[in-house]
Amino acid sequence: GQGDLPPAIWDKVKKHPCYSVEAHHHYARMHVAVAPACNMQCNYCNRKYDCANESRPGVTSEKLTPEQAAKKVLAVASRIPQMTVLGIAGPGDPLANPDKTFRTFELVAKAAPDIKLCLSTNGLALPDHVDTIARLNIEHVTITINMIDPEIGARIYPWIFYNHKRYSGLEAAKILTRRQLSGLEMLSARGILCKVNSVMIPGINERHLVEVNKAVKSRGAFLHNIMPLIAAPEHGTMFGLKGQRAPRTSELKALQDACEGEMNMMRHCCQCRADAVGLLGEDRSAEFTKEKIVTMT
Ligand code: CLF
Ligand code: SF4
Repeated sequence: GQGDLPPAIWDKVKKHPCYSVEAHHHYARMHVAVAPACNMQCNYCNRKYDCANESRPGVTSEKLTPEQAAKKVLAVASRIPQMTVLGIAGPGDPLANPDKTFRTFELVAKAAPDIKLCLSTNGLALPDHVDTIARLNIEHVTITINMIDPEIGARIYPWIFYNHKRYSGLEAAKILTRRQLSGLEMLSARGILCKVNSVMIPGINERHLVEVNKAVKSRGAFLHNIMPLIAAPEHGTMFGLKGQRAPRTSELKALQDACEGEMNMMRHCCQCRADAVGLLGEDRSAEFTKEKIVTMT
């Protein structure tokens, strides 16, 4: 298998198109957009669109109930046999919608036990749900971590909603980084494979992401995916106003190279939408709209 991975880990990644660069040529993933709410605000996010932690700007996914989502998964599985992974990645934060997210995974696990379950989160609520994640046999979790320094965090996140209260500024960033890193440690301790996504934001966190890389590696992260900020004028509440630019391809590559010695870097991410279907880089979501899946079995 890939590199010198232990057999138990290779077994988990060999059919996951995001966790194995080899697998992404042969295996497909799908997302179901069952999680509309979010518990915080990132400066690069526009709530009209999908969560920008795992998707490109300007995309609005079709929201589904857990029952509709399970039906869609079965419809796709019978038509795309290479589909091995179901991910929930939005359009908001899956763990800000825990009932819908976990109900969907439960329904799918019952009906199609071979499909691997994958979850992507901003990490704020993660420590509260680690036991459920383990119980439901969710083998892959992605946490978006853009900083470990609250001073930098305060420039990326205007507010969070935590314990029935709104926090802002440094206080919000301190809570967020503590929750993200302890969630990562708890998952690693249970043998759940963790990927960390980071959004590279020039002038804000680009040098700092080397420190983030070390911090997540030491807490057991398996893979680090540094994604470029996609700067679109209609996107992002504060960066947009300040004319925040996206990183150049050469800057992104240099940062990925600087982190490569530390751990596995993902370089084939396609920043997919919250209802993506198919091989990475291929979008078959239009074949499986709500309207169409009603008539499929
Ligand atoms: Fe989806 Fe994410 Fe799971 Fe993959 S996507 S929840 S780990 S199954 Fe993959 Fe898409 Fe990049 Fe995400 S290419 S945006 S890394
Ligand atoms: Fe937007 Fe995702 Fe950030 Fe929530 S976590 S504010 S949905 S980018």
